[in-house]
Parts: sequence; structure tokens; C-alpha cells
Amino acid sequence: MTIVTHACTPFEGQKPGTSGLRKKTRVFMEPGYVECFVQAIFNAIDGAEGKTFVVGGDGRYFNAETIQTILRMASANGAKRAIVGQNGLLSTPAASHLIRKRGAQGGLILSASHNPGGIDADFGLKYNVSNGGPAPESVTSAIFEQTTQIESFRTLDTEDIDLSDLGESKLGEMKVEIVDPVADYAKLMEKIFDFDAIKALFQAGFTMRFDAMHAVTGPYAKAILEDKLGAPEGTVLNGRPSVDFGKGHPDPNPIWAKALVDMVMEDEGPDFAAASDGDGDRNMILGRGIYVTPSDSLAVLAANAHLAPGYADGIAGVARSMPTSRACDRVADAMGIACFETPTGWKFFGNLLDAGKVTLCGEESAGTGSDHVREKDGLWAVLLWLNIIAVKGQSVLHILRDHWKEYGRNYYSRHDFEAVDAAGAADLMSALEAALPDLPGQSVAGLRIEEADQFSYHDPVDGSVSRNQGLRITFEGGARGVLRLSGTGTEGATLRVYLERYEPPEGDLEIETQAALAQVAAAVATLCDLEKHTGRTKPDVMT
Ligand code: VG1
Ligand code: CO
Repeated sequence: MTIVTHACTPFEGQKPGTSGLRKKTRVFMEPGYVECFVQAIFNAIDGAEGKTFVVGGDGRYFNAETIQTILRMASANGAKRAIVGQNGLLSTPAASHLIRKRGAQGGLILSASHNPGGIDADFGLKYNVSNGGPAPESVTSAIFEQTTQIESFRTLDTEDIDLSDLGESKLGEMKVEIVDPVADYAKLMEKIFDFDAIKALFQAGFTMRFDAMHAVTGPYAKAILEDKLGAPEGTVLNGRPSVDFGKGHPDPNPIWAKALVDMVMEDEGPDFAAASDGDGDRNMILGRGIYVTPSDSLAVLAANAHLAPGYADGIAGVARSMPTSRACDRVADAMGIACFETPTGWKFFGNLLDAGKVTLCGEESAGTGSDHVREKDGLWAVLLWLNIIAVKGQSVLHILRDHWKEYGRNYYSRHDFEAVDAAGAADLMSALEAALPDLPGQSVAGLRIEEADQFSYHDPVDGSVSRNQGLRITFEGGARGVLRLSGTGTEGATLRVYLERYEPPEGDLEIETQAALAQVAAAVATLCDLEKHTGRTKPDVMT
């Protein structure tokens, strides 16, 4: 087995976005593409020499092949040990936990999250640092810098190893340890939540469906919900991971998990339902007759986290991404704890969690998590809901209605305009940005504008500044429109328009969401000349 050095030339566009590098699978399959990016990662972190890495992914097409490439390269670059999920599987939160638990220097996670998988679909590769979280901007910029000047990569001249074989072996001088992807994660969940209370809930006849969407959470959900918590077999749907996610779109929202939503809307439907995405970091929460928006979920969890043993002493603070609704701000206010507003993407929560400033955080895009790992965590959110339901003895609908009666309701929806012309989307953003200073005081679609700005984040822990994180327009009465371009797409541009409107406790708390937001949507469409720049009048997806 010899170490070989191959000459290479830079690939264009190997720039990590909101969550790592995401491209069409065929782009990743170009000869040398993965190798150049992986070598750039090692170069950017001062080499792999003597280091331990966690490696795994969501099981999508090209996952196993990429893992073999990474292992050969890690060995050739002098890494000491690689900890790999059996069959190449590791959910993103489980990978985050393993990095922390085993004191690894980093992790390479293969996933394009909620994007479809397959040779004609999407693939992704993300580097996480030693706290278990996505590399911060300083590291992703260094990686990108390396990709533009790379001249060679190091690898081993050797056969693939068997990823199904649990235990330790050697690849060159590097130890390879294949681990059960579920075991450590399940133990962590058992420490945080009251499993006995949740078990009793199921024993009493409480019914649930968890849709794993043919993605990575299947084995986790089966082991935890069915085997440990005693939910009947059949609770977990689509529980076997497949390389193309059953040809579906593993995105847990009312569009892509419609069958599940339809199920809970029936009178005879399950008491509770949930779904997770391709790599297991997102969650959707449903109760009989109700869909819980991710922003509301974060607020409810913040208000009730103390009911779970892991948070019995209360929470230090909360953080949400800027476009996430301000429902959790009201909870934080009432509790007298801080609420931080960060740019979109989990990497911005890392410093706050490490510094102990926040315990819970979340994003409107179906991501919720806590300081137990440094990624968002789909199953964790589901278990926290279950724990709260078990303690309160109330339905999801009941809990949500009580929450609104106490704090008021932040009506919220995100409208996505997908695969729009990139130049048109860029023009829309720059034209609106240029107009921002003149907006306050003006009225559009009958709404008076109070504030308008481009969001910059000043990290209170390390002092770093991240600019151009989205345009915010605040209207009178607490309504808001936010616009930003997606950093995870693989085709054209995706414009995200985030809409919010506040209704106080004594107001009308039962309006249909899109109707409640129609006026704000109209105001935003006018302000940004939506149709002129994108040719669109209606979003492709509303969540
Ligand atoms: C989207 C979401 C963002 C999330 C990111 C990664 O990013 O809006 O909130 O953190 O996906 O999610 P963007 O740039 O397309 O809006 V996932 O589950 O990778 O891991
Ligand atoms: Co994901």
C-alpha cells in the first residue's frame, strides 16, 4: 500500500454555502472533484497529521464511494484515526455527537440534506470542527481559498474497505473504526429525556407516526421510538434508508410530507406525527388537526423545556436565525432570558452554545436544537415534544392554543421562488437594497413601513462580523418581510420571502395562515418588483 501524490488543477465554484458544498451529484462525480475539495479541507486546517475524524453521511447515492475516497486521503495525509458509521451512515446530529464524545478534531459529513438524492439529483460535503458544529466562516473561507490554488492531493493506492464490518482495522497507518451509527446517539437521548414517562404515554394508547422519508433517521427512529420507548411497530414509516430516498424529496414540510399531514388532519388520525429530512437534522411536528410551524415549535419548546430532565434547571437563553419568527423572543422576554438573532445557517449558533449563552436554538426551516450537540437535531425535537406532552397530558393542539393565548400568535410563512434566473434574483436584491434608506415612513399595500435594513451579524463571542445576511422590512404593528437568496440550491437562484405578522392574545388567533399574511405578502411583492425581476407571481413552495 503506497501513498501517492496526484497533480490536479482547481475546480471552479468549490465554495461552501449555508451548509457545506452542495452540487449536482454528477459534478461531485467528476474525476478529482471530491479529492480536490477534501485535500483543500485538510490544507485549510493545517493538515490531517495525527488527527481523528468522524466520517459518515445520509446514505444517498455516491455516499459510500465518497467515504472510501475520504478514508484513503485521510490516511495518506497522516490522520491517526477515522470513526465511520456502519455502511457509511451517520445522521448529522449523531455525527456532531460522535465528534464531541470522542474528542475528534473534525468530521466530514456527506449530505445534501433535504434535497433529493440520485445520480441526477444532489450531493454535498460539509466539514465540521472539534465542537461538533459546522465550520465557522473563517474556516469555510480558508477551505475555499485552498480550493482555488490546489495543485495536488495525496491518497493511497489501495482497494476499498468493507464499511459493514463493525470494529477496528487499519488502512495504511490509520486506524479505521466502524461504529453502530445509532448506539451513542440513543444513549444521549436517554440521558436528556424522561423515557419512562414517554413509555407510559405509549402504553396508555397514545398513537404516533414518524415519517423517516426513506432517509437516515429510519434506524434511529426505530431503535428509539419502537424498541426503547415501546411505540408499536409501524409507528415509523419509510424507515429503510435508500440511495434515492424512494425517489422522493426528503424535506419534512407540508408539501413533501403531504401524506403525513393528511393523516393527522383526519378525526381518526394519530395523536402526534413527525418527520425528518435526508440527514436527520430537521423536524416537522404535527398533532391531530394541527401543523406546528417550526418558529412556533421553537417558542413552545423554549417555554416548556424545563419539563424534560435535561433542561430541568431552566435554559440560559435562546437564539433564532434572523428570518425565523419572533415568537420565541416573546417567551425569552417573559422568562427574563436573552434571545439572540443570528444569520441563517447552524454555524452561527456554535459560539453562543459554546459560551453557554444559549441552550436552545432554531430556524424557521424546520431546524431546532440545543447544547447537547452543535447541529440541529430532528429526533431530539420530536422527543422533547413527546416529553412535554407526556408531562402535561395535553394534545399538541391544546398546547399550541394555550401558548397563543398567553403570548399571542406570530402568523408566519415562507414563500420560495425556486430556480429563478440568477441575474434577475440578484437585480431584485440589489434594487431593493438600494431603496431601503427611503422606505421608512412610506406606506405600501396599506401598511406603513417602520424600518428597513440589510442584516449584519456581530458575533458577541468572537467579535466577527457577517454582512449581507438578508433584507428586513418591518411594518407597523409588528409585521415583517424578509428577503434572502438561498445558499443551498444547486440550480439557478432560490429567492426566499419570509412573512410574519403578530396578533396579540386578545386578537383573532384562528385565521388561516396565508390569509393572515396576504397583506404583508402583497406589500413585499410590490416593494421588490417581484414579477418584473423574476417573472413570477406565485411561489413554488409555501411552508
Ligand atoms: C436552508 C435553510 C437554513 C438551513 C440550511 C441547511 O438554507 O434556509 O435555515 O440552515 O438550509 O439546512 P438556505 O441558504 O437554502 O436558505 V439542512 O437541513 O442542510 O442541513
Ligand atoms: Co438537513
